Amino acid sequence: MEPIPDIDPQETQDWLEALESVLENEGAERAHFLLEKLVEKARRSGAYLPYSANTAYINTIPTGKEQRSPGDHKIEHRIRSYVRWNAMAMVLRANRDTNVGGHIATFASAATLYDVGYNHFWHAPDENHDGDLIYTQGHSAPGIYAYAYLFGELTEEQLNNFRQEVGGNGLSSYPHPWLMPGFWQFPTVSMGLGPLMAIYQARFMKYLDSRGMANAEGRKVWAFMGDGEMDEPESLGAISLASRENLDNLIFVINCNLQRLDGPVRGNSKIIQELESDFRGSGWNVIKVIWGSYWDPLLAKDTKGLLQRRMMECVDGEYQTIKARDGAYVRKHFFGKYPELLEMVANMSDDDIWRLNRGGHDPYKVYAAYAEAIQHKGQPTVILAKTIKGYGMGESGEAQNITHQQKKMGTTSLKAFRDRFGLPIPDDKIDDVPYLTLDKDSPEYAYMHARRQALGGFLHRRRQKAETLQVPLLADFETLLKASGEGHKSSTTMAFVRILNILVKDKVIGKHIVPIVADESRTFGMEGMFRQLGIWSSVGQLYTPQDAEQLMYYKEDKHGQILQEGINEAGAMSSWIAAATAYSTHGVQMIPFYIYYSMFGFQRVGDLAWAAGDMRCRGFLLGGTAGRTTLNGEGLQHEDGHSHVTASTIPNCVSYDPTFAYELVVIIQDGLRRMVQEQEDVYYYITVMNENYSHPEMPKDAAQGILKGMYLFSESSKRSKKPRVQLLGSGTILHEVIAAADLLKKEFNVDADIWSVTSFNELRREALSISRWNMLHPGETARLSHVEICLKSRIGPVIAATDYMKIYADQIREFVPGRYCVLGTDGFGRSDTREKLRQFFEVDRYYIAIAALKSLAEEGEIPVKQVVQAIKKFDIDPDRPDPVFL
Ligand SMILES: Cc1ncc(C[n+]2csc(CCOP(=O)(O)OP(=O)(O)O)c2C)c(N)n1
Ligand SMILES: [Mg+2]
Repeated sequence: MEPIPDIDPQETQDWLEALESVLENEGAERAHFLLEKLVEKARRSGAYLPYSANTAYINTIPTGKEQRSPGDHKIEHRIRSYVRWNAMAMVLRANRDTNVGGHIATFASAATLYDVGYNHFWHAPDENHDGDLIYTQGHSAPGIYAYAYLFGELTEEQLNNFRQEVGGNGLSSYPHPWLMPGFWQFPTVSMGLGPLMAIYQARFMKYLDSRGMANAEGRKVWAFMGDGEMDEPESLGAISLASRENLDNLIFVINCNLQRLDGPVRGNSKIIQELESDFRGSGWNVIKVIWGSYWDPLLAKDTKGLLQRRMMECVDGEYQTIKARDGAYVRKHFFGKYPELLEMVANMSDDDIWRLNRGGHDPYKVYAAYAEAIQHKGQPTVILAKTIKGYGMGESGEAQNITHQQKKMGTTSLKAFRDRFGLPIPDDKIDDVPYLTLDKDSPEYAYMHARRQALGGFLHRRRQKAETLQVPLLADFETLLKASGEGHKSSTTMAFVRILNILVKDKVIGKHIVPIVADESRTFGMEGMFRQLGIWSSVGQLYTPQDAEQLMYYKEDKHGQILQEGINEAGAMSSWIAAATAYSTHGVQMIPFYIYYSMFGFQRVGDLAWAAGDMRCRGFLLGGTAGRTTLNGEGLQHEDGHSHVTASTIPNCVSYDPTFAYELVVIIQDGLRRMVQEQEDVYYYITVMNENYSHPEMPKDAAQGILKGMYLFSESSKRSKKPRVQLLGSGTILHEVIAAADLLKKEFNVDADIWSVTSFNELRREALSISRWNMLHPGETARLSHVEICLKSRIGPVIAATDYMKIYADQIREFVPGRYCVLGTDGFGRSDTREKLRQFFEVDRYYIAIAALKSLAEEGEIPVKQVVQAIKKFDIDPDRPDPVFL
């Protein structure tokens, strides 16, 4: 907005004096009331007052209202300076002999923001407090290691192994619980995911608290992020949820160093002002920490508001340049714009001017902001702290566009750094970049430890196990293991809902179950659970639901168990992640089941699914309405034929595509055993479908095969001498395989053994691992994979068909003895009947039969002309275009 010219300064002064007097005599609340009244009056009188969510470009907390830190600032400064040096040293040292990279500039700008937290605010879990949760900005990891080293939690060897993890005892580049499971809690380095997950973490903490599963009292979620990171849609995407849910247990700290990778974040405007209006407009409590204490006397003198005006006029690109130069430059280009401002700083030396600091580097200002943030009620808080990227790096990178990638510093810069922070490193040692340590009897060491002791101890300790829970046995799902009967057709989704119903009623694990849905529960037949379990809401239900008269009405409840996330897969996934790691963050195992349209899972929120692996999530993802041809009417954007391929890319994601209810039961029960009872760090992805069919009784001894990925479903007579094939199928397409076997027998006199393949992904994983062992143990008896064990003594070529891309079934080719032919649904989906779609994608019974016959012909078992006849008989056009390109 353009500033409005002051056409009558005297009148302005009168109004301001009146306001001042109210502020002095009656306080800020009364002043606020009067101002609101004036605005209301003006609006009612027809004046157009454009809304602005911005305040002046000065600190939100006035100097006089700052809460004072009780800390010893000299000692804190020394500790911080050591940490700064060590953080820089570890990156420089790592890059002397290797090119592993690392970042200096990010933490250099954020050091004070972390230090004040460690010394005064962040609780580690102890008997009085269940612990704050800190989402560290990914690229500031060296600073966290440097702090831990000084504290005595990490060794010099570990620091020397920064980004060199393969030999063991290394430090990961960024926060990765997978790589440092006892240290890091939250993976944040994929920009945007940290802020998003932190919001849902704070909400889930409230959920657990209101259900009596955890104590959220006094606990905060602190999320650190860069100003450049705020360009990610995920960073800002959920901020309205945070205020809607009154998440006053959430604090964002945005390190506004004005730069990202290549240059300024908002060179032509001001990132702090932009973010202020984003957050304030979304209902957050915004605390700007722009100017450090050295500015206070100047701002106090600024009675005409000229300095404030200059502060507002100056854009970030300019602020950055200023800090890459020197005091003389600042005098000329910042203050020099107005003679009055030049006058204001006339008695200050260039060095004095250079010392005018930014808020985010001032421990007093940062303390005041944090103190206010933790006391704030009813809203989440965002702290916008202005800093300098590469602070202290001098000519090697301070406020320079190249600073983010700077991993080398020359002697001059190192000396300047040393002198600036008063570090005890002699000239002849400076080029070694030695780590600084604290004597155990030094006041700094004592101070660090005393501070942390008062706050529950060292912060970066990740809990790896929680109390074990006894999970139900297979027998507890007995009805689902029996045949449903021919007349009883149902989908695996329905079977899942029945399983979930049994689980939520279980005496031990029932209340630990967290059903999560985004958008549509009715698609999955879960509406019955609304009433039974209630949808969690922090305020309960403030209205009479439209369907109140019905048995299964839409019930929101303060103690509800279901999380209904709205049309929001990223949010639902973030809730799932919070629940799936509650064993670690809260010491209580929660068992989340998130069911969604399978198409809107891995490909929509794939990076969160990857982070979930890193974070050692334990829980179930249910890809509902799965299969390219099974969700038949929805077309190209909905029909998923590849989520299993994506799932296979996540090393600790265990995935299955079951066909029958009993398979699903076996898989879920074993998942519970592994994740909840054994506390293995894996998570499950299971596809469930909406096609109704009858479910047979579980064949004897099938459980192990179901879990390994395949088992013999039915078998032709062993004594038969007819040509024979091995047919493999998964999901709904197993039915086509069964029908194909029938066709082959009746029409072509070919026998088939049928295998239900619950997971090509699991089969491949196991087989790869075994073949690796065989490669490395050439002198020993070769081991056999499950695929080989199943198929080695079977007769005939092997044909597989699934509702997924061919690569899904193709991945076991190496381990299939003999000829292997794969059918699948490559290409874009489209709408039609299941029958037509299966014909279109060439995975129906006729194509399976053709594939079987052709394979037999190749083997010389039947004449080729029989295949030609079959193609004709089934009315298949051999020259139809390949569906993958249609
Ligand atoms: C999703 C994603 N995209 C890109 C990157 C690469 N990247 C690493 S640091 C960085 C810039 C960070 O800038 P900012 O958020 O301002 O943090 P600063 O280092 O300035 O504190 C980028 C883009 C990433 N880590 N994640
Ligand atoms: Mg930045």
